[in-house]
Amino acid sequence: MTDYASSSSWTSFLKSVASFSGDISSLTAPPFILSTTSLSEFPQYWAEHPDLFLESSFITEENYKSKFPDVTDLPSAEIARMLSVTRWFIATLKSQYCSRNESMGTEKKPLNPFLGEIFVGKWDNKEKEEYGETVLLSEQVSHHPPKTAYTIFNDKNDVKLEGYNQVKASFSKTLMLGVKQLGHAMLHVKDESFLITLPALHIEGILMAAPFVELNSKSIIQSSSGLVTVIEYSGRGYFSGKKNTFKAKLYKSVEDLNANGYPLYTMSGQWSGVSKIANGETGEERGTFYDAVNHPTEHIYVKPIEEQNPLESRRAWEKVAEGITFGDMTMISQEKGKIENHQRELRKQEEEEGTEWKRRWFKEVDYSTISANERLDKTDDKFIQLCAELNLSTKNTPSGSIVGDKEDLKAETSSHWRFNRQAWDEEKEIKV
Ligand code: 0T9
Repeated sequence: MTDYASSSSWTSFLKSVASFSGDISSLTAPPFILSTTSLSEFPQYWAEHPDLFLESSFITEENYKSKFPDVTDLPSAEIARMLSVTRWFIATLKSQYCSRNESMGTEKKPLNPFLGEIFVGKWDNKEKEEYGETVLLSEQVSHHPPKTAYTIFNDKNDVKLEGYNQVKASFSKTLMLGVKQLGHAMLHVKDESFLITLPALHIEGILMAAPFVELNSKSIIQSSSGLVTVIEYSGRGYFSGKKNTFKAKLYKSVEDLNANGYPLYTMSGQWSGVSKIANGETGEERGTFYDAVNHPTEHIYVKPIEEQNPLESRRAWEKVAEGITFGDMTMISQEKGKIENHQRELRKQEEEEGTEWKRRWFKEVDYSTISANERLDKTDDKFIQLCAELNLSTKNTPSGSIVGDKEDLKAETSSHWRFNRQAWDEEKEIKV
């Protein structure tokens, strides 16, 4: 047991968890478990391998065999692109779910972004001319409940990711924190689109003051080409006794998936380590799929704090972050208090004026107003089309819920956040 686990600040934190209301941000945790990074920064984890993020856009009929030299039986460029997108996705997981443990020793409680908080940056990929610049824009579009909308785009190669994060969390009696993700991500690569559902997770080790994430359940990547990958996760023990393991199956179609047919390929191993790819029918191995150890992350470039706008995350939280670094609880609560008071002022003012905080680069799309027959026949909306392939709920449900299941029946709204490119093109104040 660490000293932290037996400290009085931790035991009193654990007691406050007993009366947890569902809003994690309202829990007052001791400084040693606080992160100096806001949740608005988390979307950067999607592109810390800029090469893999862009790779599928370079795969053509002519060159697809050379992209997976060990997969000697690769039938088409389309399948190669799906393998590439799957590999990129697997590669993001270590950043998404292990990076705090690696940099700070444990998972920590992120700063809770204020409404309108933004985080922007880029990977300029200078060493590879054909990559061009990859840009990240992230914006806190809701505070109650917290929702972070984001996009990562590369104009040169016509690759764009858009999505938003929202979680629902609850503590179990054994002080495990169960977390469901409500949003989704969509990747567009030239004319192809991929819907990505986000896994549920749980936080272990809270009692010992050494929290870490384990993934549950699964993710699905549905391509507009009809190809579909299902990725199942497990923590220590279930598949192999190793932590952070997954089993992914790439199917030719949803029909094959539902009929329990053979996948084209299976990929399995540790997403934080090495995984292998095999022929889905014969089980014959086709080499390494991904090796996280050989792929160091490339961090996003963010402007120095002096050049940032007051709404930009690192500038806005600078003093709070200092307090956390010093372990100075008084400074933390004073500086947090300043941000909170300012936010309260803004909300009061808006109420008096009958206005609402203006979202900067993202807009809310209400799918409940799109009628059923408009949905498939008349729409070119990729989200509706891709959800329909898998019979996924388009409501505000935990990611991956199926039409008619418990969560779908319970959900009342269907509003999702989408990037408004024009708003960014007209942006005058914020520079990446
Ligand atoms: C989207 C990701 C998400 C955000 C984080 C649950 C969590 C907030 C949400 C889901 C990213 O793409 C992926 C990774 C980690 C997730 C976080 C892990 C975590 O612990 C926090 C929650 C809110 C806490 O801070 C709980 C407090 C705990 C660390 C100390 C008791």
